[in-house]
Amino acid sequence: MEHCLFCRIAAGTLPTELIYQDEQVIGFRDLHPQAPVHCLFIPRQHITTLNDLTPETDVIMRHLFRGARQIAVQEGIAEDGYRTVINCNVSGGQSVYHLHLHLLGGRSLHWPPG
Ligand code: DGP
Repeated sequence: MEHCLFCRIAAGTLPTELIYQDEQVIGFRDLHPQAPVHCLFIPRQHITTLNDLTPETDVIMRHLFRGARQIAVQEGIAEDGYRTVINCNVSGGQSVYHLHLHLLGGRSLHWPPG
């Protein structure tokens, strides 16, 4: 997956400051933040979209949310609240085809998201 942007970040060939890492997942700040706190959590393993989940990827999903929760606490947004988002495919607004969980917070977020 040498052409996958997030695989390159996971492999360390595209230098990015990591804010979270465990054996399954890494986290870093979004390049185009949509909120004062906007972080991304990605599996180290390439998974293209949410449609590609299998029973074997359940452990990865747990780690994605665990990472987001930990960073929400560290960033001081857990009490006020925050949003986690996974965009899937074109209509879902996915632009990078390596599964990722957005963590957004630090301001009041609108609903519906548009
Ligand atoms: P999505 O639209 O759900 O596929 O979100 C992709 C996000 O990835 C988008 O918010 C911008 C972010 N992004 C794209 N390229 C880079 C990059 O090279 N570094 C970082 N940190 N974020 C990126």
